Amino acid sequence: MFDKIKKKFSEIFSKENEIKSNNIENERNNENVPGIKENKTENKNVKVIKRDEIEENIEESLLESDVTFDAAEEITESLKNNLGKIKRKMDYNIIQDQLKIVIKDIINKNNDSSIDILNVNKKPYIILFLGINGTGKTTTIAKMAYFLKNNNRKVVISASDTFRAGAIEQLSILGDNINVEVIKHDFKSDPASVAYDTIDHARARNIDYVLIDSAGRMNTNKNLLDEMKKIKRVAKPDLTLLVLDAMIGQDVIEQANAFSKEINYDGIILTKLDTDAKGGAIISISTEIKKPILFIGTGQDMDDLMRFDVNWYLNKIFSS
Ligand SMILES: Nc1nc2c(ncn2[C@@H]2O[C@H](COP(=O)(O)OP(=O)(O)OP(=O)(O)O)[C@@H](O)[C@H]2O)c(=O)[nH]1
Ligand SMILES: [Mg+2]
Repeated sequence: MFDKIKKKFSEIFSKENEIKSNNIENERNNENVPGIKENKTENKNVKVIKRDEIEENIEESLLESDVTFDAAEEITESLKNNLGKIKRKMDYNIIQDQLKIVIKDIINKNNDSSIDILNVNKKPYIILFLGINGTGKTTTIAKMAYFLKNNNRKVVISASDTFRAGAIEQLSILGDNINVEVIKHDFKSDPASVAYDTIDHARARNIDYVLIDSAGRMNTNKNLLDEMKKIKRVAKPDLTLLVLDAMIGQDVIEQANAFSKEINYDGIILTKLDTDAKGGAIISISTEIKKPILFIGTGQDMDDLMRFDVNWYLNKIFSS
């Protein structure tokens, strides 16, 4: 996972460690810039980087790792600002620490979500999952149901993908495996009406959560888009989540923006991060799409769903 960005950062920052001086800490002076210490007396044992190399090395690494051009620019500019008054050359560790701060800020800026799925004040709490074909909606719904169930919540799933052959059966099997009820109608029946029945069912049985599956659709499928809007109108979800596949890299941004034009959604689930060899998609999404990443998918098993945590991400991309 994230091999490319991890390797690039490790190439840039590990050099310093190899020749780190024993007494460098004593020679650094604090210039009153938060978090930054300067290597004032230039120490021959410390690997330093020239200021103009920041752009070359770091920006290039970001671009090669699927970070969009705008996001890479924003990061390098913020980094330069943070490094502020510091001299022409500085040691690698300081730059690495500042880079972590900048990436964390950029991700947090768009992920300051107050949405906590386990602490909701409505019953049933209704979540609608949307996305194009194959992004992982159905699998994610099963994982989410499993997660909620393991947290002692009662869940029911609405099989509202009545469009794709095999979708209802796929969800039924997943539901059986995790022991969660799936409400279904016939193939090609009205998906909004399945959602309506599922919500009714949840109300009658005091169920905490309704998770609504939906058919995969592109922004060019007029009928399917109208159908999606109808599901939302009828089900009145408390939370609408767009499921995006990290495997397609920067194309997720176009996809998310295309959906925004058609329907309002509250947050993102980014799936298949286990197959994301580059690692920059999280930065790109955080910069370009103004919606929080709430969960991430990290595999095909039922427990491969995590709440997104920026510190987890930083640890992953900066570990060598
Ligand atoms: N490696 C990996 N595979 C995943 C992940 N999430 C889903 N998948 C796989 O992606 C494939 C498609 O998943 P589905 O859940 O059927 O996707 P969908 O969005 O419901 O697809 P449609 O119903 O056709 O629109 C399946 O083979 C899943 O096992 C993930 O986090 N990691
Ligand atoms: Mg599906």
